[in-house]
Amino acid sequence: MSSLALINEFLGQPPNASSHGYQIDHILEFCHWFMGALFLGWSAFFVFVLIRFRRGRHPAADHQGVKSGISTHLEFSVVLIEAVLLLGFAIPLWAKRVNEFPPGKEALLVHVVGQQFSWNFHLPGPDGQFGRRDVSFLSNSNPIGLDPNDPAGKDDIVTAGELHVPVDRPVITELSSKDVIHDFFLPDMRIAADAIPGSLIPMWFTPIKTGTYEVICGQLCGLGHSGMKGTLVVDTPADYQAWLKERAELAGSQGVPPAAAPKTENPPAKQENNPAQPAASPGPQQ
Ligand SMILES: [Cu+2]
Repeated sequence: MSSLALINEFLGQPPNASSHGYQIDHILEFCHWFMGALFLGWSAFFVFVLIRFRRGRHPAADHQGVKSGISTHLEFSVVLIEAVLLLGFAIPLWAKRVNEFPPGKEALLVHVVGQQFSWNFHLPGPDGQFGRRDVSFLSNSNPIGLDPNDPAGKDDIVTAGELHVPVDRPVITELSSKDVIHDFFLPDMRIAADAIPGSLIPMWFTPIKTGTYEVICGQLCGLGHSGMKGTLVVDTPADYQAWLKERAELAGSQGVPPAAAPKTENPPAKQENNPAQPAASPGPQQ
């Protein structure tokens, strides 16, 4: 099928870097060639009709129309091919993405929080536990609203714009948004899902090639939409551990998430009454 991938390349598709991506590519390739064939077929038919039924040859209209069954057969074949594509390939592939999440222990879970116009990433740090989040703690320096009073959050890693993940390990991203609907789109991983305010939406993929990839927003979310980019770095396991260590040390040296310290006007006891805020998140998996 690789020779057919020409059309994907021609249309600007970057090389696939995820374990399931080749399936998406095959469907895309097939659909493009199929659409190309339909375009040529219909164009040829259009030209044929223009010539065959030109006025010079048919001065008066024939109200009986076509009597041959060829067009019915052709139409039926097109519907059949489209049904096979949809029911046989597209829906099963989609169902696998949304129903068959990897086990929580095997996968790396990352919280992804979209905002106009950047991506924030939240990792649990060395203790493996995510700190509590709440909208009342949101500020410019605490972009995901990490609770400064939650010990589980002390070592959490929060990065803006850049996420590192290890190669060959499933990654589950739990998506949410602080303002409008965004779309966490990883073109090289062949995956995307919306980040919707008030919802936690899990998405997963397994990167199979190390490298630096683009993160973009796939929903028109405001004036700065086109600049809403980030970076996904797929590391070797050793590089990933080194990055984790570096980030964890950084988080540790800052003690609490930088943000939250000077919030004197909102005593913590009051914020405890707010546990059901959308930004306070349990993991998608148990
Ligand atoms: Cu956006």
